[in-house]
Amino acid sequence: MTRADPALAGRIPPGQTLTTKWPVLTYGLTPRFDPARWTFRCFGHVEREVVWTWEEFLKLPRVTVTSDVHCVTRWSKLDNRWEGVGIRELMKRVKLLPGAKYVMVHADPDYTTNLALEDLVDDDALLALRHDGRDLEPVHGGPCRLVVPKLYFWKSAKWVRGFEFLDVNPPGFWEQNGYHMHADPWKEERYSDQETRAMQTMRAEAARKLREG
Ligand SMILES: Nc1nc2c(c(=O)[nH]1)N[C@H]1C(S)=C(S)[C@@H](COP(=O)(O)O)O[C@H]1N2
Ligand SMILES: [Mo]
Repeated sequence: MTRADPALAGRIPPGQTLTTKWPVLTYGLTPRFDPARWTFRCFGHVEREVVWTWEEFLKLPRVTVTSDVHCVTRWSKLDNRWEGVGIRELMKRVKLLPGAKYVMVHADPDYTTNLALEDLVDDDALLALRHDGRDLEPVHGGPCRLVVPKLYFWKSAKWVRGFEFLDVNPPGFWEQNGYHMHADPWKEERYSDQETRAMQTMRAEAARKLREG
């Protein structure tokens, strides 16, 4: 880590060390990509479900965003040039129902991670297809991964396949295993307790019954 450079130091969150390499962190195996079966699906608290095939997805307008990666295992990698479909662009095509405040990100193989809607729908978040001028490698989530640079990298699901919009905020895979529900690297939100979807649904249901008398 280059302590001498104050400009760089301001970009490295507490407890992180710089790397120029790109470590691979996957729980399980790299899934096989089949363009004939791949879809991206937006469902849950929406007026109607939206599904893109691979062919349709490739026709969506693209953006390029340069951002930093901060992994909870304490490495940071600066200035990654991502190219893909901006979340704001995607969300022009999805009509949310009132009450949608959270998103469960679904990815292969059976990976999930939870986000607040406002963290996902932002200028710097995208569904990335390319990194530093090349197609995203399969081990890093190719052909398509989510990138949410303001949160620890486990929230950036590789092999992403859909967004489920929710009125509750149940924990995803790592969040059920003790990692933080929000995961802001600048606040070192690494670990936390959790509340399941069943618990949250019960609580919301009880509140609704109380209101209705
Ligand atoms: N589908 C899926 N996405 C995933 C993971 C995973 O195991 N499966 N690991 C997460 C974790 S813990 C991290 S730190 C980053 C690592 O991405 P990388 O392997 O490209 O560095 O991907 C995240 N996205
Ligand atoms: Mo991670």
